[in-house]
Amino acid sequence: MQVYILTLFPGMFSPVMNTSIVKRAQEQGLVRIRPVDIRGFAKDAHKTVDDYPYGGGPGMVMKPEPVFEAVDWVKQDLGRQPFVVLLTPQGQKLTAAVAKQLAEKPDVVLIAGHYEGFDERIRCLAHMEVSIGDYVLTGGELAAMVVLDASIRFIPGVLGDQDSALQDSFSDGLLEGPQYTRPAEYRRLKVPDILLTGRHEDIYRWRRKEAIRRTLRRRPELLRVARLTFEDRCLLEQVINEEKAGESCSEARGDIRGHY
Ligand code: 6GU
Repeated sequence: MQVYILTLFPGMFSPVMNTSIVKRAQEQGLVRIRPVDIRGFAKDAHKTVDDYPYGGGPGMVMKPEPVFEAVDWVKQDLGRQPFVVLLTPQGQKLTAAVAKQLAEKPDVVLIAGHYEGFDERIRCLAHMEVSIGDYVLTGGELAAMVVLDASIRFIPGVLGDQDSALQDSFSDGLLEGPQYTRPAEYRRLKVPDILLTGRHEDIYRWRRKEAIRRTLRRRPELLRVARLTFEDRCLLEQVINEEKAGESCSEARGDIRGHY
């Protein structure tokens, strides 16, 4: 996957590109990330990339020409048509499904706008508009990093253990259940006994059940669309009965949160 990021602040991407999993993915040749400075495509001596809004009003608006020319340059550089994504709070909400869809494209251009807005004609360049949530950022750069990070996790080989993308929250429409590592007891907080038994089938069932429980408690609306097997539905029924039987669990009562 090749990702060109059109931005006025290419330097913002260095920490993400040079750290941890994203860095390793680049070194392995699984992804190539190329920040492209939009300002480099401004024609005038002052390298102007923004201007006052027609009709008046506050703030500055990103000019169309440098962005169009930057996209032209990418197309020339590639020798084929990339999939162009515009980052904007008005776009379609980023989900695991959107991230996966982008990860399957060989060449993606992310356009990160800045200032109070961009010239409406810039929309004509994009195959898709993406938002990362209902709040406004000062620029599309942080959103581009989120989209990039969420997407590359779906490229085979990027995660050390390829199973982990499949087990993640949302991959099958459920939240991930609780996870533990050593020590088995810390400050009187115990790891559930079942995880120490080595009985793999029982552990699998317990994990699945706890993922369902967590989803029911925290994001019940996800259960309506989750891909549940017959066995999952049996586990859901058990969980619903257990939850009705009383909020036995300290997590549900909320009496641990912040008290340790
Ligand atoms: Cl993609 N851009 C900006 N500027 N703000 C946002 C966003 C994007 N998604 C949520 N807020």
